[in-house]
Amino acid sequence: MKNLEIARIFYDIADMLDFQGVSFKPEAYRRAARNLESMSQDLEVVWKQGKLALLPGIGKAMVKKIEEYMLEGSMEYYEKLKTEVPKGVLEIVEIQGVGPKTAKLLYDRLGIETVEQLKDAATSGRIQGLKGLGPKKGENILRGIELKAATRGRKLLGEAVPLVETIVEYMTLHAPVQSINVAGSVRRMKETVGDIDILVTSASRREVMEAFINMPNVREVLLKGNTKASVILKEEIQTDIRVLDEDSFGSALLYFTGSKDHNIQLRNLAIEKGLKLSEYGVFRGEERIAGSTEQDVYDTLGLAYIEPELREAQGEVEAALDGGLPHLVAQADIRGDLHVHTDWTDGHESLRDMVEAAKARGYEYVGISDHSKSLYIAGGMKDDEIRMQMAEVRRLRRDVEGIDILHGAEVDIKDDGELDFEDDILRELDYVIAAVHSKFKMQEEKMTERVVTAMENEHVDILAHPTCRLISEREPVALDMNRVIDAAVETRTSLELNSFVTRLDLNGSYARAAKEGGAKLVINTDSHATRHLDMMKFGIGQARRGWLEPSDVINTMRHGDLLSWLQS
Ligand code: DGT
Ligand code: CA
Ligand code: CA
Repeated sequence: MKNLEIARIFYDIADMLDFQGVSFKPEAYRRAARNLESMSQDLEVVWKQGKLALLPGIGKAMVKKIEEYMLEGSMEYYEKLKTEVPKGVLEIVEIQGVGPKTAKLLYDRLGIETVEQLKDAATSGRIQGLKGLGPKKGENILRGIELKAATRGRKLLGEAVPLVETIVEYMTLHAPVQSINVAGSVRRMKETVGDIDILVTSASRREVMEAFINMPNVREVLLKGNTKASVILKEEIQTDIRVLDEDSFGSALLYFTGSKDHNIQLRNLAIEKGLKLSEYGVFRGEERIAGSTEQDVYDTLGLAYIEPELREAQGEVEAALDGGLPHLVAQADIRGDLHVHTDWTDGHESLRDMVEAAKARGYEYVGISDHSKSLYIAGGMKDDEIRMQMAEVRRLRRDVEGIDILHGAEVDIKDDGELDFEDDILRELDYVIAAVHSKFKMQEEKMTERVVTAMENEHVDILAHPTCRLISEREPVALDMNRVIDAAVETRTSLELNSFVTRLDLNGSYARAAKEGGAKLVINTDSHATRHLDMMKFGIGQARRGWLEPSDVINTMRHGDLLSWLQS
């Protein structure tokens, strides 16, 4: 879909206009970009139907630009802006702590045009004391640069997976592929991925290679051999494809799925048994004794099948030897999503639309959880508003059949651990999610106290995105996770595994620690649009990486059981 591509361009336009000091227009472009991102229809289809002008927040001038992009694949206005603004600016504004206005100020005063120059200036203290910037700006900028560098060249899992889906669909249509599978870190559902690895079997290697390097989103071909090709996609990620023999497809899939450390453990196990394991199969002497499926290979090594998400050399091989592997939670176990926003606050779609969309995904229930009053930027609800929302939920319960609606709220945790709604409101809700949305930089002890105090409130059922990190953008808050896990057990508060692509919070290793500490988790999407509901799979991926089983996760319970759990 072109939706995201054009939204990206509109965001860039907004940043560049901001940089030029233009007023109002940048916000209009950002609003349009957000709408494009969250709409569920394909923009190209809307364009072909001639209905672009009907989209909310898209004015005449923007319609023209979208049409131009659909027809020409480029946008003149955007290209022109890029010649007017220093090249590095778009990269600089991506750094946490540097908005377009700061970028402009740094350019005007210090001539900074690139991230490199920005880093120099911050390191040598030249940013300190610049008029208009806070005293700690230099430090913050350096931290932002480091954070970006730590994930440089890596993509979010949630960005890679849709690309993989497109590639698989394209290759299936345009080449005679028999089987096609993603391998590597994407298959292991790692939160960020370095590159995409695709494996296929086919009667015609040549046709596979041709189709692959001619995919519409290939920007550069790095390598084209007989069995392997590598390209860089327009989306700036490398993708490798390998064509394999059927006899060794399983062992190759195993090898290229990794992780490397898991592979090494398996290879050593093979050696102990007098066998040899490679990407070509399991061999006794010269004879191949397994290799066509992964199951075969694991069987031959005396192991139960190990799910890809577990293959991180974190005890899974030992568990597979003694029958101790977990029965991992899967999408089919999830009966509902309990973190869903609507246009009552900062969601993009109506309460009814969100409920219908959850129903369309086959859920038994959905929990509506809009923001509380203090979160102004998200349009948090005042007391009277949430009471009105309660009435709306009651109406919808009568109107919409086939799904149960739970009414909750995502309530801010104030500095002292108090909640942002009074008890009489909290009591009327089916459940309460508590969340930190401010003062992320508190010291560990204070932050832990703040969060634990909130969990001790008898109405709180869920702690949202516990570490508050945004992958490659915001560090996790300082939190004593052991204490939080203990508090979760004592107060019967479940810890959220937030599936939003930029959050994935708790991550797999914290999720595993929580499970081992006896806490319950809840896998939610934090949806702000109907299509966000599909991010559940990323949260489930992290849950599986954390060894979670259905019984560890409260939204695998039936509606009635969940209600009793929430009320007890
Ligand atoms: P990434 O792409 O950085 O997110 O991580 P991966 O795990 O996808 O790594 P990648 O793409 O370099 O290689 C894919 C898999 O191939 C990797 O998980 C394990 C396997 N592999 C690659 N190089 C080696 C190696 O030198 N030794 C072993 N045992 N396995 C390797
Ligand atoms: Ca990879
Ligand atoms: Ca690779």
